[in-house]
Amino acid sequence: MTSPDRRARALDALRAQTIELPSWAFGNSGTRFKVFGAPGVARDPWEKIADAAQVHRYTGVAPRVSLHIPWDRVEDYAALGTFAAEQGVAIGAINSNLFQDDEYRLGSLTHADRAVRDRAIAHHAECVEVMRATGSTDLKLWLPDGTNYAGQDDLRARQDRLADSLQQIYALLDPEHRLLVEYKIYEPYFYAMDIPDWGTSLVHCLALGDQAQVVLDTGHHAPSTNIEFIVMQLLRVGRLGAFDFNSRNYGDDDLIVGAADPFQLFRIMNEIVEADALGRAGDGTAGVNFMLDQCHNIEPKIPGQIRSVTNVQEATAKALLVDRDALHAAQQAGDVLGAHAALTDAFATDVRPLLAELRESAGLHPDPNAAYAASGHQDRLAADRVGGTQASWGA
Ligand code: RM4
Ligand code: MN
Repeated sequence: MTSPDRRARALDALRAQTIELPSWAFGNSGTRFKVFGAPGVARDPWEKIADAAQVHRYTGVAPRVSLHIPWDRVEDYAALGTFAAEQGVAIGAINSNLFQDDEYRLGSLTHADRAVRDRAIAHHAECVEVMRATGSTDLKLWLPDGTNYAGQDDLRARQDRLADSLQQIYALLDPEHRLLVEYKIYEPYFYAMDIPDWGTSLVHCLALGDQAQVVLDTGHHAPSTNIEFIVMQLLRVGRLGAFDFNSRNYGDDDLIVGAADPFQLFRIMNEIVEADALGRAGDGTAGVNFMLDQCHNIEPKIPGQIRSVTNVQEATAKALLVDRDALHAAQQAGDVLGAHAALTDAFATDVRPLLAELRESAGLHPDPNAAYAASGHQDRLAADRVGGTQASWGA
């Protein structure tokens, strides 16, 4: 394929790309030391959705927003879905919460006490009801369960209880629903998490059935983990359901995706493009859901999300520009440096003009970050959103 052909194909693929935003990115967040507030921050799920819609308005590629239950609990979910549609976005994945009840101190879906497990399972029944009311098709489960000390509990018994709980949750799904199972190496427990890695997540998904898929949160691995290898392997077996994109320097930092290591993000997107896994199926239920899972502790939230979306777009564009014919030929010929250069040449390309062209062809401003900054919207929010309590991560 010639370079102009690759460019044209890249534009088509970028036109079809979508990125899902997390509602919690629009509330206040912080560390265990301090949560900072800022003028104009959303006070409820409606305002979080309105903020997400702004990101879509400027980028054109962020048409869904994930909810987190109970943080986004409302009386009338159908009305929330209608409101989202009026704002030009749809409700994406519904995230359950197993980490904020006193009963879950020693576990939720893995707890030794059946009554606690039943409570955690029932919470997912509530989430499935939210899905039915809002038209969401993804139920996303991050299991915070784990132990702090060797011998504290029977590791295998916890897996067995987990498998049983997951089966009961899976049984709640409608045929068009998916269960997305996330993993995390450590935190909030520090000896053994019950789903610490993609292998454990995959083992449970395989036991459950085709509607169960793995979620890869880029911040949930040991520092030197080769994440693109995991991406490749999960795609290979058809079980990569979604990403939670963010950047990390140390732990689960939840910084803006592409900020800490843009080359890693490019390598991840390169595996996606190589496997032709960029698009979602027409009905929206199949394929990889590219979600953000981030917090903007010190930077303003709407521009932080816009920057995140454009970072993902840039990495995607570079991956799409890889000369795959040259890459595959070099790989086949054992040309180590030639193959490596096929990737690094694409990574070194300035794709901002390409993305500007993409946006202009969709009637958008070529630079969403600059356009939002110039819009005055942030000042209007600060003037309008007076009184009430700002939404915050964890509440
Ligand atoms: C967790 C996990 C989940 C997200 C919550 C807010 O660490 O990454 O995906 O729903 O945070
Ligand atoms: Mn996550």
